[in-house]
Amino acid sequence: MHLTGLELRRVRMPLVAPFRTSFGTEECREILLVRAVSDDTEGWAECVALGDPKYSSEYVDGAQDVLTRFLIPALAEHRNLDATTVGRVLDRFAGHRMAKAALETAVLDAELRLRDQSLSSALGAERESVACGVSVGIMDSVAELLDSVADHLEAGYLRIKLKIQPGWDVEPVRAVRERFGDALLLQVDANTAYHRSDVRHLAELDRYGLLLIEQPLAEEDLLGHAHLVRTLTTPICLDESITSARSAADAIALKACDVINIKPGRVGGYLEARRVHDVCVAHGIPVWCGGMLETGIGRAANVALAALPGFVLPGDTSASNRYYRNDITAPFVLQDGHLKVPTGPGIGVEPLKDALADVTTATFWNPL
Ligand code: NPQ
Ligand code: MG
Repeated sequence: MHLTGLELRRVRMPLVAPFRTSFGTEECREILLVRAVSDDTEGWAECVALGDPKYSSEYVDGAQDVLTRFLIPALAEHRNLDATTVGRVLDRFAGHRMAKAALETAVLDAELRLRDQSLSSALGAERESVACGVSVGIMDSVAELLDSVADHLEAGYLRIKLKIQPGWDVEPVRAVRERFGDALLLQVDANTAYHRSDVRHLAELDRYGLLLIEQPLAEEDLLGHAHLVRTLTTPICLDESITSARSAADAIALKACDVINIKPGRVGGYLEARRVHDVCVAHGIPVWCGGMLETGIGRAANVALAALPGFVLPGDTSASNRYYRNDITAPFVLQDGHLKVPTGPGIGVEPLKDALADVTTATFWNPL
């Protein structure tokens, strides 16, 4: 495929409600979209980097900068581009996996549209719909949390994930269990908010029958997580720590996790995400698909990935209206707790012209 250029587009999307995690509160999602343009088609992707380097070292202005100055120019010397070639060319640069993922995915979408193949079939997906969970932020009170969980269960979500941090952990978990019962699929996500000295405190969560505790310790602390795996009965899940198929294989070999959350942006793209999935399946490690408050562009691709056979737990693949009143694609709507996997070519969705224009704050054209 001959690419004529890549458009970078900045989009600002107000959230339906503030989203609070152990690293802060967001009311607006600052997003970078990539559009790969060839003579015959175009492909779209969403960069999942957040506004600040808190979830990971990447941030949206940095992603835009590295794409503009290094990653996109490196593609210019290649006449015939496909996603696999893009991945190989970008390998020369260290880190910046979210930026690389967006570039590779935009090319992959264009390539699949030319081949008239869906992303789900290209990845080897086997399901027509995926089971959905929802991530519930930290609140000002337990009463407010219980109302929020009740609303999400009413909407049909099959699994609840509570964001936790020191001072907001055992009590909200206890209250949600008491109110909604033992059958509720319930898990928690600390986004690295605890330390090795908190092990005994975290063990208090063992009595609540959680599906898992996600990323309690620092990104680099595999040994600390291995200690938690040995000490707690609740399964330990890694998110931030897993940045590639190799790091997944290492974490599994070190017995640092029981479960892995796969986010394509975090591991450098959908092709690497598929390899993380394959490593986990080979080792009997259950996986589920994470989320980064994506618009319909990123959501569509995540739903395709979540349809692979190793994704045996409900993902953070929530409906569009969990985060946005007006999505930039046709909205993903929950049906019996599931989202339908797009079947059209590529990611199977495209931006709605007017909705996209309404939220675009800047566009940059990079000819190849
Ligand atoms: C996680 N996502 O699993 C992430 C973290 C995350 C759905 O819980 C604004 C503010 C955007 C905080 C995107 C979920 C965010 C955010 C993702 C946190 O760790
Ligand atoms: Mg997480």
